[in-house]
Amino acid sequence: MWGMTKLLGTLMLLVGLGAMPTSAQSTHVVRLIANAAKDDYRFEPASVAVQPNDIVVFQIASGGPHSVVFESAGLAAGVRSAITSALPRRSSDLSSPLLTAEGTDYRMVVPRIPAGRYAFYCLPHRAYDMRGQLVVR
Ligand SMILES: [Cu+2]
Repeated sequence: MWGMTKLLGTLMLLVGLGAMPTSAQSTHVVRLIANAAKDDYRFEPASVAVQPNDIVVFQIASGGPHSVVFESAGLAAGVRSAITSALPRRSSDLSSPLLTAEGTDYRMVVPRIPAGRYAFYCLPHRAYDMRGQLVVR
């Protein structure tokens, strides 16, 4: 009898999983560009619409080192730690390491955070207003 209960439980779990909304994981490429001669410092595109579990690839296109640092203002503690955990080899809370070599890809998986706009900037080029945002849907 207990075995039957367990089987039913497993079946219900599987049915439950099947009923969850499935959205394909998308990959978004953001190029990090710096060209001092042209006074050009930017994330391209500067605004990226994403869903949790999507992959964002920050690609060092030119003029490194760059970094990706999320703005902490207004972030709840849980959101702050979720973003921090999503940043591989982070140098500190909310911050990627310095990304130096051209052609380097820095990948993050968008964590499960509330819909909204999450601003980030490049620390080495902060004075040049190199910034962007994730728009989580
Ligand atoms: Cu930069």
